[in-house]
Amino acid sequence: MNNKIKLKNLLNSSNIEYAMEAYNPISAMIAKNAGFKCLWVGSLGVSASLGIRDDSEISWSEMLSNVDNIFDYVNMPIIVDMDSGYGDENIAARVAKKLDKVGAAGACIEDKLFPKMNSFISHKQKLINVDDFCLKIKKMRDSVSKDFIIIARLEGFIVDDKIENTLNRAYKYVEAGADALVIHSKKDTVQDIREFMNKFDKRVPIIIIPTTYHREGKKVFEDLEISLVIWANHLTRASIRVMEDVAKKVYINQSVDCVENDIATMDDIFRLQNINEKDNKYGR
Ligand code: SPV
Ligand code: MG
Repeated sequence: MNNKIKLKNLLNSSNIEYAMEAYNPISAMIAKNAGFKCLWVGSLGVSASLGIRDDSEISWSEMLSNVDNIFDYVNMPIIVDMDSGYGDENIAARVAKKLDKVGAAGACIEDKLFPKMNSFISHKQKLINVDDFCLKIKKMRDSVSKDFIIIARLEGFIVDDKIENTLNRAYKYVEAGADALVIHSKKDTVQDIREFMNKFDKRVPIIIIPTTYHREGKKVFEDLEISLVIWANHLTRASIRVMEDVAKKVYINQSVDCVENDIATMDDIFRLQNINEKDNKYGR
């Protein structure tokens, strides 16, 4: 079964499903080995790994080449974060076509103006006009293969827009060709998501990205009939925390002995690099 159909099945399954972020090949392998069946390649994680801001500074070609490198290493459904589409509808359609060709299972496009800012930066952010966004979705739909999943991301709650506008946008995005929707929120409870789910008629699968409302768990999401949960930044944040701690400790102690038990072993690296396959299978 190809990865696009696998993602479609995950989205339409009766169970709640999860996607973990991957910002490079090794984080993708780590997420896969942990048991995740789907990956999210997000603009935040990839931008952070390059040391740049998540405000459309990353180019679509950098995202594409990152996804391509990840496919050298794992073969599984990947959802690619296309930000607000890197420009107008023609650019969004071209990028979606390239992502489809490189093997991504789907792409997520958000309804903010280009250039966008990360949703958690308290900066006045603006939504794109509804018709312009629908045109992006339509052109993307027309440029990709039939099973490629197009996910439209609603940023209404992020910009404090009225729920009626967000609902209206949701229906229009589905009419334009979106297969699923992300409803995003910056609250620390599930309040926005609940309000949306109580009013939306659930004609397509709904995806959430719990970052600020991290205390809410599986039972709440199941009751709300969420299809897919994306843990969008947790491997990036984990690696930053560990690297900062280790760098500080080694600098202060002028020795690496103090961190030996806190870090991966050399064998852990070899295992992730699949070094045994080379030795065993080909006898060299
Ligand atoms: C990302 O991971 O790049 C996202 C999710 O778009 S968020 O950071 O919540 O905007
Ligand atoms: Mg993003």
